Amino acid sequence: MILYDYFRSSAAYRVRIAIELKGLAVERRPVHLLRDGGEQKRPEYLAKNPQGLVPALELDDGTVLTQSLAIIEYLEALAPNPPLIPANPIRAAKARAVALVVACDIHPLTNLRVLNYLQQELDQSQAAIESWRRRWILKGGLEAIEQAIEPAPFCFGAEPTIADVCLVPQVFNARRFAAPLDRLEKIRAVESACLALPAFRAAHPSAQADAE
Ligand SMILES: N[C@@H](CCC(=O)N[C@@H](CS)C(=O)NCC(=O)O)C(=O)O
Repeated sequence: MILYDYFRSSAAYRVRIAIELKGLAVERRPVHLLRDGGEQKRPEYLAKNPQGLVPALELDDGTVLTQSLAIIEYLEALAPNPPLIPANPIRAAKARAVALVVACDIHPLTNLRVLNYLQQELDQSQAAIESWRRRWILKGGLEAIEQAIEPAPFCFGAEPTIADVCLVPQVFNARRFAAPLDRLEKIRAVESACLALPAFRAAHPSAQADAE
């Protein structure tokens, strides 16, 4: 399998964590999102993922899967252990809900193409864009997740789930863009527990071959 990846992509980072937790052998192929206007917009990549986004996972038969949560659900079916979706249906729904807050509510509003649109098409200042990004990361995003999780020490128990897999990359982004996390004590505790695990550390942006 080949993962089309970019070290700083938080969506790709989610998939890298799942791959590492499950101990799967996956080749990484970097797609530089900024170089030459963005390698994700090249025809050869668009032929694989018409959305022009990373991650994408190419299977050995050439099938290409897109969307990080769909890829993680595929990996879960392929390699059920360790499980990332709790067996208990209520815990499963809670873990998926945190993943969806990150992937559906925070990330789409703070993604590169949205910020580029604000800057290039709507002529917004850098200060306005940074304010926008921090606003959507925190309000109804990480602040709501802080209320929802039950760290023990991971979001919903003694093992990491899809909630942790999605939360840690979003916290990485929040730190990168100086969103204040001081009041998000539970989230910071979950992040520490996760980053103590080799799988999370191996998936970290700074540990990738294309890291800058
Ligand atoms: N919902 C998608 C989001 C993928 C996505 O937005 N990826 C970003 C990087 S984190 C990207 O490729 N951005 C390129 C661009 O905006 O041009 C997923 O979960 O996979």
